[in-house]
Parts: sequence; C-alpha cells; structure tokens
Amino acid sequence: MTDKPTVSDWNDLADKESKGRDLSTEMPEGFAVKPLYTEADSADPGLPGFAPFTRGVKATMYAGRPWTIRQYAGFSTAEESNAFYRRNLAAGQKGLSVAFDLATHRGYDSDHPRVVGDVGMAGVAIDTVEDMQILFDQIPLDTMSVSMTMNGAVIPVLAFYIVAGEEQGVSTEQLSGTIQNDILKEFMVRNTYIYPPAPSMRIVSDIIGYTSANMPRFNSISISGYHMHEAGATAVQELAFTIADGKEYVKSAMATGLDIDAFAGRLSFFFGIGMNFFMEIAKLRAARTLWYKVMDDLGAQSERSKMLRTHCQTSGVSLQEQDPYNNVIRTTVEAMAATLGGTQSLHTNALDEAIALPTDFSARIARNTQLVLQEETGITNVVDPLGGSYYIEALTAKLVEEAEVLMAEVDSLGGMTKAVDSGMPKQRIEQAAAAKQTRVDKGEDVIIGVNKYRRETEDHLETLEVDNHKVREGQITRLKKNREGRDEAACQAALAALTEGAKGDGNLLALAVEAARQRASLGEISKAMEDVFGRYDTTPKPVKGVYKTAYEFDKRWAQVLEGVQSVEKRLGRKPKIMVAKMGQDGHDRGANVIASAFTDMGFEVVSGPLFQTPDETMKMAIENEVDAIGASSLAAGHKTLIPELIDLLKGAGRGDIKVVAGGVIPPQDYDFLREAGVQGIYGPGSNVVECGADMLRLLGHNMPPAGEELDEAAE
Ligand code: MLC
Ligand code: 5AD
Repeated sequence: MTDKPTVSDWNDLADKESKGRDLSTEMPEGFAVKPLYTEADSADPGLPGFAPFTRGVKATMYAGRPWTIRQYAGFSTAEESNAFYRRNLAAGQKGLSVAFDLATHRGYDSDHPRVVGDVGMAGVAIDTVEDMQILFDQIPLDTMSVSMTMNGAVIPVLAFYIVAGEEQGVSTEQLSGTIQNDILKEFMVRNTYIYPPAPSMRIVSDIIGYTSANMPRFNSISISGYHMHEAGATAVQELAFTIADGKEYVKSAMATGLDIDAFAGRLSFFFGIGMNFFMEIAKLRAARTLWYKVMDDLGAQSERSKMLRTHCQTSGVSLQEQDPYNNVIRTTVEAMAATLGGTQSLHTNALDEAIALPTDFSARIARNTQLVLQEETGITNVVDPLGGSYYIEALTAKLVEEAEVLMAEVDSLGGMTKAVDSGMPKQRIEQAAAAKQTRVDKGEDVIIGVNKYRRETEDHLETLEVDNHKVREGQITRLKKNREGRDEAACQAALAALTEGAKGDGNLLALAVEAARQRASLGEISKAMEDVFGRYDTTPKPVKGVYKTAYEFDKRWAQVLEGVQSVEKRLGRKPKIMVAKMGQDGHDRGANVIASAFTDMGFEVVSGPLFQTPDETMKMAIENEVDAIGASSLAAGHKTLIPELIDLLKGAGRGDIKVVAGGVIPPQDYDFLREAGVQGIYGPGSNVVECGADMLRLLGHNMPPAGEELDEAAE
C-alpha cells in the first residue's frame, strides 16, 4: 500500500509538470494566490445563521427563501417607468428598485436651468408627490418592497414616498424597502451630494432616527461599496471603506442618543460583483465576518444588529460596448458569485449596459439570468455550498485580515468622515483604477472582444432612446399645475418650518413630510435646507505618475511622449487639454483616468469641476487657453450638452478649440455628434494611449498608426 501523498509530494510533482515555473498569481489586492489550497490553509467557518455569519445570515438561506430578484430601473417619466415596472413584475421580478434622474439626485426641479440635459435621462424624473404616486400606480406599497437609490435629495424623495403611501392608504409602519442614504461614498466616488459633509451626515442620522421610530420594516440605509468597486477599487478597498463607512454611520447615530439595537437591525449593505469569481464570493463572506466584529465591538447586544444583509449588483464596468453579447456571459458568472456568496437581493446588468439604459429586450435577458439560476440550477437547494472549500475559506480569511489593516488606517485618521475629508480613500481607489486601466491597455488583464479577439466590425444593437425635451416639457407643465393647485400659504409655512429645523435640531424628514403633504416640490424642499447648509463643490485632483511607471518600457508610449514633445516644441508651450464634466453626471472614473494619463504623457491638463453648464466649460476653456476639450459623458446628456458647448465656442470666436467626447455614447449617436463638430469619440474599451495618439493627430502631429515606427521625415 502506498502512503497518502503529502503537500510536499504535490510540490515535487507540480514542479516537474511546470518545469519549475512559479504558478502563483498576483491579485490586484496585492497578495499572491497559490495554485493549490489544502486543509492546512483553511479554518472552520462555523454554521450559517450563527455568529459571525460568515456562511450566511439565515440558517436556511435560499433553501428557505431565494434571494430577491430586484432590478434597478427608471427612465423618462413616472408613467413610463411605472409601466416598465409592472411589465417586469409580471415576468418574474420580485422587488422594485428605483433609478432617479440626475436632476432629482442633485435636488433640482425639472425646470431648473442647470439640468436641461439631464431630465429623464439616467433615471426617472420626480418633482412632486404626484410624480411619486404615478410611479407606484397599481403597485401596492404595503406588500411590495421598494429600494430607492437616493443620497443627495434623500429627504424630499423619502418624504414623497411616505406621503404617496399615505395617500394609497398605507401607513409608515407597513412600508418595506430600502433607501440608499449613504452620503460618505458620494463624496468618495459617486458624486451626487448636495450639501457639505457635516449637514449631510446629520441628514443620514435624522433618517435613521425617523425610520427606527416610525418605519420598522424599512431599511434606513444601504451602505454601498458598489460604487467604489465601479470606480476601480480592489476587493480589500471596497470591503474596508464600506465597513468603515458603516461604523461611522452607527457612531454618528449613537451620538444623537439612539440605542444601537434600536436601529442597527435595519442597516443594510450593497456590494459590486466583478469577474474575479472566487474573490467576489469570498468578499461577501468576509464582509459579514467583519461587520459582526465591528458591531460586537460597538456594543450591539442583539444578534440581528450584527448581521450584514446585502444587495449586490453585477459590475457595470466589467461590461463592454464591443461584442456586447459577451456581457450576458459575464453577468451570469458575476450573478453566480453573488449568490454563492449569499446575497439577499440582486440586480443583474443588461447586455447593453456600456451603451445605453436597458430596453425591454435586454432587461428580459438580465432578469432571466437570475430566474434561470434560481429555478434551473439547484443553487438554492444547499446553504453556502462552497463553505469548507479550502481556497474560499483561505481567501475569506485573507480578505478579513487585509481589510482590517486598511480599516485601522482609517481609524488612525479619526474615522471615515475625516478620512474622506483627507482625500485618502478616493486617492487610493483612483490609483487602483489607473493600475487596472494600464493592465487592460497592456493586455495583461484580458477582455475578450476588446483587447483580445476583437471583431473587425460590430453588429448593430437596438438601444433605448429617451426624448429629453419632451420629458422636460411634460414635467414643467406638471410642476406648474402643482403650484397652482396647492394652498400656497400652508406650503410656504411648511418650507419655512423646514428651514428653521435645519438651523436647529428638528428632524428634517418629519418636517419634509409635512412640506410634501402641502405639495412643496423636490427643488423647493432641497432649497429650504440649502439656504442653511449651502451647496458643496469640489474640483477633481487626478493622481500622477501611475502611467509613467507602468509604461516605462513601452514603445507606443514612448512614441506618444515624443509626439507631445514635438508639439510642445512647435507651440513653444505644452499642448493643453481640458477634461470637462457637464451636466449633473458625476461619474468621474473615466475623466480621472484620462486626466492622469494625459498628464503623464506630458500634456498640460485642466480638470474642470463637476456639474458645469456648457457655458461654464466654454468660459473656463477660453480663460485657460486650452487647445482641446475632452467632454466625458456617462449619463446620456451628450446629445444636448456637447453640441451646445461647440456652438458657444464658435459664438465666442473660438471654434478652433477642438472638442472630443468620451464615455457611454451609443454608436447611433456618433454621426449626430460628428455633424455637430465633435472630432473624436471614445467609448468604453478605448485604449488610453491611443486616445493620446489621436489627440496628437488632432493637434497637427503626424502620428503613425499603432505598431508602426515613427517616420522622422514625415514630421
Ligand atoms: C429571508 N427571509 C427569510 C429567509 N430569507 N425568512 C426565513 N427564512 C429565510 N431563509 C426574510 C428576511 O428576514 C426578511 O424579513 C424578508 O424575508 C425579506 O428578505 P431579505 O433577505 O431581507 O430581502 P429583501 O427584502 O430583498 O432585502 C434585501 C436588503 C435590502 C436587506 C439587502 O436592503 C434591499 O433590498 N436592498 C436593495 C438595494 C438596491 O436595490 N439598491 C440599488 C442600488 S443601484 P425581515 O422581517 O427580516 O426584514 C445603484 C446604482 C447607481 O446604486 O445609480 O449608482
Ligand atoms: N436603469 C437601469 N440600470 C441603471 N443603472 C444606472 N442607471 C440605471 C437605470 N436608469 C445601472 C447600471 C450602472 C449602475 C450604476 O446602475 O448598471 O452601471
């Protein structure tokens, strides 16, 4: 009888097979993963339903009740979104999740001049209680759980929801659902804040206070790592910063005198799930383990207070414009990771994610991905089926350990509010994003159909188009009717009481509910608080040096650097570009990546602040004497805002300033933009170095195509 082989025997055999090659892989998280894990690498994770909940918050998990299929959606008007929700619910969706447009997020009514390009585009336009009622027409709010992704204008939106329920005959005690209400990550990555950090934190606590007293079935917050993930964070960063955010909210709610166990059971979480399959499964298990420890340390007594319940969404940035049917496969893999990790609720992205908002067709495939997993695969039959996998358990423990190191760093800065104020988390995430982009551009991280096996031509895909002008006009008419129909004196009195409450310590949500009953609009309620709190502005600070280091020995990079120097010689100064973000679209990962890379190439880069109007961009570009403007658009404002910018430049006699566009722009809009004068369009999957090469061409430099030597004579 031969002896049982040992790990050392395996090492010998593996060495022979691989001829001594090191088969461990370096994770973006900064640690190596071995090609084999054994019993010696893993500890016992305990049982599901019991502390520290590594294996799940319920003893029976999906065997008792499957996760909630909760698709995030919203576009155009309340009528259109309501019809879309009802079609989806009839076809198997189980919970609702509302996407609001950017005007609503940032506390502007649809008739505000700053939001002309944003109304109805990235989500549904909601200005009044009446809009909210239409949104939930024939959807019973006493039984349907509704998530609302709202952080900036969270007070008026939740107030409208409460009053819409009231007018459906549903009391606050009966309402079930979740409000995102996570402002810290807005300052870090998502950017739909309105007020400065301190009053914003007060709003969070006021909502936790109100809901814990009046809305026992409602989750008061959805502490979100998703947007960090989308901005390029590693799993360790997403875990550490999200759990640290949670800790900060608990502490600030406790500081208002609330008992931790009175509200902690209704805190919920939200994570992004990308393509690093096992890492993402381990991430959810690690998150639960970390939260248990944090809440135990903070003195929570009830087990429910220490359970991390979470929603997950498959990753938007992992999806591509090129060969978009591959996205169905990516989303399936990610959805499996989310469910094998034990999520409570899930959104699966549509295959046209990188191009536009979902159509009925793409939304159906996305929803069916979950229905197939739930009803055809047997995934729901066994609780935490990967529990005890040596690799999964080792990875879970490693993530806990690494996240705790980063959380200790946050603690040493004085907690997350102070850390966010110092810019540390945002900077770390941007560094990770730049490193990721570089790996993709260099082909080290493979994306099928983008940097490997790219197709010569792409098939046409029908995408959703929203008529922004029509939605805006409809909203303006409804706003006018709302103002005419209300008791003006009662409405103004309620708004004045809200302003007084903001000056003192009145509960802002309770005061806003009264204003909503009196038919104050979203813009008016936001303004009543803005009068006391002010509006918060930031200017992006792109990181430097990441590209320079990553491309040190790259030939194409060297060609671009030479090109920039040659243009600099000709102009007698560095070529200068402005990276502009117009409208209320705060997605700045792409803009930051471009600003960092172009700076490293030797361009002088002016980063415009977020939320500019085309007029402000035009003025800033002319004052800074830039040669070109790169307008980044990810929220569908491109057809309105970019042509307006070009017209304004022409009107100011500076039609010579070149304008290019990048972001999520459907191919069918390319001709329209080119006719309007846009000289380059860069969708997701564009290579950053080639964007630089293209810019040089636009500036009159004879840049050779990729892969060809620079022809000295041609310059
Ligand atoms: C669950 N239940 C069980 C059970 N499993 N009971 C017995 N046995 C089991 N096996 C019970 C639960 O305890 C709960 O009751 C009830 O069933 C519902 O289950 P749940 O697991 O709580 O699910 P759900 O209601 O869907 O809540 C999930 C959640 C919540 C807690 C994560 O916060 C949520 O739905 N979040 C969604 C957030 C979201 O959609 N965000 C979109 C962001 S998009 P009880 O009584 O215990 O509650 C975005 C993009 C952008 O942000 O724009 O940037
Ligand atoms: N409808 C559906 N999905 C949306 N997303 C954003 N807005 C909408 C909407 N109106 C999704 C996308 C995006 C993520 C932030 O949320 O997947 O990547």
